[in-house]
Amino acid sequence: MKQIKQLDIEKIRNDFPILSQKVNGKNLIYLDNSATSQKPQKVIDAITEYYKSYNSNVHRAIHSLGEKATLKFEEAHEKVAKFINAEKEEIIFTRNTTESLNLLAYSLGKNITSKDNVVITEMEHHSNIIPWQQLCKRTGAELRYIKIDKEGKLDLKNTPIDNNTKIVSIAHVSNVLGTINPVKEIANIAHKNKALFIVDGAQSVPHIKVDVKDIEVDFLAFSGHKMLGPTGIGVLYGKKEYLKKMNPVFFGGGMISNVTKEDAQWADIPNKFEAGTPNIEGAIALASAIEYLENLGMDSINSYVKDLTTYAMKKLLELNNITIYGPENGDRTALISFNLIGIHPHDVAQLLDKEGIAVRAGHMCAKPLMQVMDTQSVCRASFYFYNTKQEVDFLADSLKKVQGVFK
Ligand code: C6P
Repeated sequence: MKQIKQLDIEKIRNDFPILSQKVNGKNLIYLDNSATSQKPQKVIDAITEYYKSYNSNVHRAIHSLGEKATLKFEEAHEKVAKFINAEKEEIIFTRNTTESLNLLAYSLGKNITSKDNVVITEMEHHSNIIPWQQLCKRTGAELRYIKIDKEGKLDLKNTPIDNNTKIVSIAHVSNVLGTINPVKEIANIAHKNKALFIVDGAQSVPHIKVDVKDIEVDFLAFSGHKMLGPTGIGVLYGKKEYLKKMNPVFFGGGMISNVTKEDAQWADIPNKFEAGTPNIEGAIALASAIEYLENLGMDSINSYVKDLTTYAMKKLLELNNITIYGPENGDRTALISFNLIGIHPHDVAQLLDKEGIAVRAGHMCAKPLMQVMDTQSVCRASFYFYNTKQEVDFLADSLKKVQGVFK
């Protein structure tokens, strides 16, 4: 059996300058990692080093600074590719998951007709709903949903995928339920029906070793900022056989092989999809974030965060008058959404903030799912490998205190 390296959390926490500060006079307990993760010094240094020593545009300059920036930017494509077991030319840098999914909806939309359908699930983030809704409005295609069961898992016995399904796009991990969806199984159903299979990896890639070949995905979208990288840098992976055939959706500098007064031809992938000056320091810092994650080991991160989530689940279940959403245990990770019965989640979050605890409250950009769950909003505690059981204990104690205030 493979040995998983134990993480030295105290040592790790020292790498994150923000974690040692006080908020409202209390030690910061950052439990909003699904919204965005904190950044280690190594990533912050990668950004400052770029601006201090080789700030320059890429793919244009002959001078030394430009050459170094270009080399580092190219290396960043390679680093991301290796991280998910893809090839360098299959990695397109975007701003975030949202932009990656929109790019797909525009580019793939060209081949969709009113006879076709697109399948998503009831647990999607707005970023994996609205681009497809808009595509269906443009083309007359039908948008279908895979339903979720009472536990917060997908009902795969009754999927609406059929021979007219052209695209299946699903979240790997739900940002509300924490459910880890069986992507390989869904890939199989999609491919049997000759549909393209897209995975929204925003909440999985930071936590789970994602191998695009293993999960047989055609496209994968994720964001740098949820995995220690800066905001404004995201990734779209696509199988090269598809990317080569697809049309770009943004036009301008950097994405052409030739331009005349009348027409233009496109550069090879991935440049064809990366029009304009890219987020150079973002890509370089994302590569640095990946180095940091790899150094800890994705298996170690996954195992630690899963254990911590199980522990948090046990602590929260000990509270009275709490509703917890999603599977109780097993196929879930990294986050727990809940409501204290009779107390608005915004009030809960505000009182927790007074204790130095950062959680998210609201609809989590998943309003259709809120409807299915029969609620308007929830509170969500989300974890990363620098969180501790002591922090979870403090969260549980603070929630009891909140209940006391509202008695
Ligand atoms: N969810 C959350 O607090 P962007 O904003 O493009 O980096 O990521 C969008 C996105 C797409 N899919 C899933 C499953 C997500 O969770 C998110 C971002 C954050 O839950 C911000 S709303």
